[in-house]
Amino acid sequence: MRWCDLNDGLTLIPCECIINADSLVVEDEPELVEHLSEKEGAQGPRNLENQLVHSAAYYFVIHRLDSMETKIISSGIRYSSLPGSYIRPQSERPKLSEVSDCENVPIIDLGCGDRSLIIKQIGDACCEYGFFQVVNHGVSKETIQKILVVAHEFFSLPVEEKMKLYSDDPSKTMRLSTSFNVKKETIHNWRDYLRLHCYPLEKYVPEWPSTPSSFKDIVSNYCTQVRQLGFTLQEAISVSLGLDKESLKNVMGEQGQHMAVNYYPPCPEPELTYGLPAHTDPNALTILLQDMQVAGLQVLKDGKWLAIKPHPDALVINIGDQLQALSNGQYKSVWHRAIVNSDKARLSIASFLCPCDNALIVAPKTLTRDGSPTIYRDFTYAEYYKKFWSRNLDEEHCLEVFKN
Ligand SMILES: O=C(O)CCC(=O)C(=O)O
Repeated sequence: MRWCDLNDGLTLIPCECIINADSLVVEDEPELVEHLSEKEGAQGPRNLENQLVHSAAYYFVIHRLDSMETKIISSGIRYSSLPGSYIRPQSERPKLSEVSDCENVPIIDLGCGDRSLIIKQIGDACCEYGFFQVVNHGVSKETIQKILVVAHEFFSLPVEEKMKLYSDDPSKTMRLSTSFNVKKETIHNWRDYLRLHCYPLEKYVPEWPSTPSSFKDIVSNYCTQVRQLGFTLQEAISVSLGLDKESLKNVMGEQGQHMAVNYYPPCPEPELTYGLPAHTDPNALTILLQDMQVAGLQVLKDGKWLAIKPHPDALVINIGDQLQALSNGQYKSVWHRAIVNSDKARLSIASFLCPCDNALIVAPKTLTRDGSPTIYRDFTYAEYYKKFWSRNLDEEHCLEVFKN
């Protein structure tokens, strides 16, 4: 077996066989001991007890590998088998062979010039699918290319650089994390993510990563354009429900904006796990930029999972839980999931528009005037969001808890 150093000498992995991270015991690996001795000079490692190696860098890596449960997986290490804590029971696996391609994904051309057609298409897509794609959406190609490049650069940084931003506390407004909610969940997901609050920019940009150096500028620019797109869509959604165009925006107040930059490393056994299991989004509207080269998003339609092939010019729009509640259940907050693959890393960038904390989520009167009862009790967005993060991602729909 041969050992090599990656990431500026930080990561020790065998080149030919891949470490089973849960079971690496330094003493049992004579070649590793020898390699470390060469690296560390004539004396060799001083202390191999409890997998401690005297170089802090090596200690960090070995320690990190042993505590996979709580640390990031975007390390450049390729695993030959999936660590046990990521393996779903048989009944919960993605059953990839049963998933078909979504042939008629609604693709709506926002630049077509026919406003009533756009509104009709959006209304139909929200009722039938709870998701659609948009082209000619106003977010420039250049901005999109730049954010994809800088996001890849971020996740290619050395592990120790990224770990400076690590947190498993969902209340943090900027954090690099892994899986979904590592403190609550029992089975993990094959994903790392950078979570950012993005509005108001002047409040949050200072805490964003400063490496790569262009990160803040590129991401701020993307956020501004995406926010504008989100408002345009919310106006169209309002009109499609028969409301004034400002109606939904008015209920939601000064909306927050969050971003998840998702990174799914190649996964040794994709059929046993998820990048993200089935979930709906707790916010109002999600604008998703998918990796153009690598597919992974699937949506649930009529009880079947459908794969959404990336469209080179499109952004994916998901209706979130708040729009389902505000439309009194007419529009669906779509169930979706991200699957992983064994060949290539996949990246996606989700922008979430969220009602302000004290927005009272209650369906407008015009939507219940015909006698249809309100499906959900009134709640504030803060109450909903707290409930969402106190649960596991793969439990029942969080809105169920708020039903009348
Ligand atoms: O990666 C994807 O395609 C989906 C991401 C997603 O669902 C999320 O960030 O909530």
